[in-house]
Amino acid sequence: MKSIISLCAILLLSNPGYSESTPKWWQSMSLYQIYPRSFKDSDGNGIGDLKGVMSKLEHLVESNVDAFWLSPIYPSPMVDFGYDISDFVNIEEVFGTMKDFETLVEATHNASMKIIMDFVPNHSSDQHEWFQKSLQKIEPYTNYYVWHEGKKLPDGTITVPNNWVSVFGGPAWTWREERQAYYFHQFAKQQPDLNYENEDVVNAMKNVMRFWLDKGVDGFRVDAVPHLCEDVRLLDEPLTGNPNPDDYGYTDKIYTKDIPHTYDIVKGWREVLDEYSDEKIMMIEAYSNMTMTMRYYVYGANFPFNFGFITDTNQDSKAIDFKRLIDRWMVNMPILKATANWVAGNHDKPRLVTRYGRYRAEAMTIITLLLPGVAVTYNGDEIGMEDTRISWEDTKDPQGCNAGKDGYEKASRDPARTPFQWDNTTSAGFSTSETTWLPVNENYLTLNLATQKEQDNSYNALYKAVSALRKLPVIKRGTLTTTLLNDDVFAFTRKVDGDVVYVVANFANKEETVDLSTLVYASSQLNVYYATTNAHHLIGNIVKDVHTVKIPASGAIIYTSTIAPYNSK
Ligand SMILES: *[C@@H]1O[C@H](CO)[C@@H](O)[C@H](O)[C@H]1NC(C)=O
Ligand SMILES: *[C@@H]1O[C@H](CO)[C@@H](O)[C@H](O)[C@H]1NC(C)=O
Ligand SMILES: *[C@@H]1O[C@H](CO)[C@@H](O)[C@H](O)[C@H]1NC(C)=O
Ligand SMILES: CC(=O)N[C@H]1CO[C@H](CO)[C@@H](O)[C@@H]1O
Ligand SMILES: [Ca+2]
Ligand SMILES: [Ca+2]
Repeated sequence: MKSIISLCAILLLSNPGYSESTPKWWQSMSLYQIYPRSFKDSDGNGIGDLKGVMSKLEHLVESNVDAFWLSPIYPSPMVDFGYDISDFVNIEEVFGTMKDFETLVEATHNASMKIIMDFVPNHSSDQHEWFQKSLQKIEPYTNYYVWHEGKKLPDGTITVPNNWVSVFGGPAWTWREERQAYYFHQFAKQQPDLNYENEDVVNAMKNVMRFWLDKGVDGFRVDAVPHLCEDVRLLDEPLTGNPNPDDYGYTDKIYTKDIPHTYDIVKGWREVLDEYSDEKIMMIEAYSNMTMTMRYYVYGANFPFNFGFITDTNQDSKAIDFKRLIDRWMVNMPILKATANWVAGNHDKPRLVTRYGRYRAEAMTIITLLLPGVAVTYNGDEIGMEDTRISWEDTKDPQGCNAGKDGYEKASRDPARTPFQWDNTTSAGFSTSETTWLPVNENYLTLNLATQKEQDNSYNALYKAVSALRKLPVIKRGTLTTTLLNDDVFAFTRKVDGDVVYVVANFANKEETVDLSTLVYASSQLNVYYATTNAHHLIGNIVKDVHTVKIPASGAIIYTSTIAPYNSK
């Protein structure tokens, strides 16, 4: 514990991101995730691409986005839709060329936004040149991956080195005749793990980062970090009691997840970023417990993603659950002035509106956009897109295909990955082709950006109004207090100097009447700045009696005393 604290102090001094009093661009950014296959197709082949992204930058600007990250766009056999990379320093043909990428970087910066790459360091594709050479023991690649000749049983047969299981199920070891050895893979067998005990690998991956930094990118979102390092003794993991040796849950991950060496690697990446500037950022994807997640702050990450809203809440969550989740993150951040973040959705989970229902999803959009720190939006959630029903024949996600015809609907991540609904023309304006890689949701005729732009009471209007508020100091750097007004109503305030913003969210399925007098300055007048679409008519109203304020079922209202109500005109 002591060593962590002293390291904290060192980083506090050495990382200008934390020590300077003027906030950095990323500390209150609105971050947007683009899933490139489904964002915008520029050439009519039914698959989104970089020129498509380029043509829609204006939408991001209008949505008050400060930075976006692109899910993987590297060459890939697409066994795991881009997370199996066969060349870390190139662009997948279907997405475009390196020139297209360079133009996109320039155009993004011209539009005063930042561009972030998805960095996938744990593994490569088995088609990567490094793996192919490792297979043949060609130096320096021989030990680029984790190889083992296997365990010899008394009867002479060779078997896997230990009981480790892959995240996608089945043994984490696969035999290769060519090398007469097993290689280790935390994910699919086409995704061999890189060997971070080998300094050459550590340096090679640092050079991958430098390659993209040289192209002008502003940072990285780093994939699957807790799986980076493994215990070198390769001992069996303790059993959990789950009887199926093919289930990931069969063993307790004491040797394959959250290993101390992983944190040193992360620190090494921070040093690479700092070679460029203290404005470059690193965001860590880690589905780990609170202690292990928070530790990334100490080792030089700008922040580890906070998935609490995705993993720990649902349609039935109560007001207290949201308050606890928010307080827990704020209290556990280990560094003074650390930056919080709130992820509302991603390409691995059902969509926001599908998870919560329409009004509660709007309330969640309001909450994530107005809490301190970084707000993360998954593309399409800013117009309230819904999951799309995908037939077995149309299923593309390997996780869905592996589950078979009877189980695919539960396992597949395709429903949240269908094309962005731009307008009511062919394929929702995503593509000129009538067939697209995943089908367009049938609701696109009514649920699309162009239609919403014409309505002042649309999901997108709400998203724009609330994200505009983020630009004010009260949201950029205001203090936070959270309160339960009753069992169903959660409120928080943001406050700086004389400005206060109050957010009141009702998690019951019926209207609630609450007393706001404990939150509000006695003499101040409260205006409705904005509200979920079921209370849209209240915008601009002045609250007459703060003791009896009505909040609509599953809705949320934003109040201010000093800031004029949102006016889209
Ligand atoms: C970026 O802005 C510069 C200066 O205005 C301009 O010359 C350049 O063409 C722009 N690049 C792109 C890709 O928009
Ligand atoms: C968190 O995870 C680490 C490493 O997996 C483990 O040692 C620790 O006991 C866990 N902490 C809690 C509170 O579960
Ligand atoms: C399609 O969208 C346009 C512009 O948003 C709108 O004017 C038009 O009425 C819509 N057409 C149909 C058939 O919904
Ligand atoms: C959210 C996310 O990006 N998840 C990815 C984590 O890493 C594995 C393996 O690279 C991918 O399959 C997931 O999609
Ligand atoms: Ca295309
Ligand atoms: Ca690993």
